[in-house]
Amino acid sequence: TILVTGANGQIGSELVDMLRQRHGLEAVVGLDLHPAHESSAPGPHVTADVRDKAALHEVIATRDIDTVYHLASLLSATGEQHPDRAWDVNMNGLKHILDLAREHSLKLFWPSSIAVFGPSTPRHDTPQETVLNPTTMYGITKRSGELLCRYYHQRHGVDVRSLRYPGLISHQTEPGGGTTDYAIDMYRAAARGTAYTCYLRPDTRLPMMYMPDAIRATLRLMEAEPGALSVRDSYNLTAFSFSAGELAAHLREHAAEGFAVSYDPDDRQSIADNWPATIDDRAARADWAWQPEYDLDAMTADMLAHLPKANTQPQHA
Ligand code: VAH
Repeated sequence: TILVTGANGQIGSELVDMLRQRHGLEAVVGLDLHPAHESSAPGPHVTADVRDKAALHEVIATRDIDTVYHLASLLSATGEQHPDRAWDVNMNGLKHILDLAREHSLKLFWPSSIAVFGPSTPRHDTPQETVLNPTTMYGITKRSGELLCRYYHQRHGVDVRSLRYPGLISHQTEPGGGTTDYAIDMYRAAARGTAYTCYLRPDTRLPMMYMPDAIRATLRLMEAEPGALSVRDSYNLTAFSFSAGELAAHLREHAAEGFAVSYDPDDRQSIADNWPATIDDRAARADWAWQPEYDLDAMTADMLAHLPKANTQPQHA
């Protein structure tokens, strides 16, 4: 049986649905701090805090868990607002899962992020092996987590695998406290036909990916032969990059001609300024045949097909 922590989150909610489609509703146990969303596919759900090791052990021991996707985490912007909780959840939650994986021979997936890169990292075609000096608490927990995962693999043989996700764009859940979430907000505003004030400068360029590609990459990595994996901290991964201004122009062309975007950078600008503009993910492409399927046009077509539209009904007097 598969356990997905952070099951209500941006990645978790879509991963649970995909895994339940593949393996059956009862084969996937969702775990989150909150009860299951009524919108997600029905199936077993546990409400628990990943900081509670006994609760995690209870689930793993009583529900015959053999694989864990440990997605529970505070993201970059929220992590800067609540750094102590970010360290506690992101690091202790991960260490509990790694210890349980060692005790119960579990196979693990754990998400890292482009947030592990910092101001001294090459910003263009950021290499797989490079200088990592994260400047956010979130980025520090993600780099520390990568090192912890590699330690448990090398020292205890735990089969834990990880991806440095770029900004992920999806229509199924509301943004959850990330810095790249401006892109989701911009799509939603363009689809609704309302103006949007962007909290990043128009020239801020970041690596991005459509959620279906991120889910497919995750499952593909988990299906790979262990011997094929040359990276056991975390794989670089990307599909494309765009700046906030380029996305606005793209949406004026594909969604709403008069789509009005203004720019009012806030403290998330300093987070984005320390992240790469483009990523070199050749290791993922070489080791387990990673290949994105969605480019920007394909993502936009699918996003707009699913997002709530402007109220096109004639307004009743
Ligand atoms: C965030 N979307 O913005 C997440 C991610 C690439 C950034 O870790 O915090």
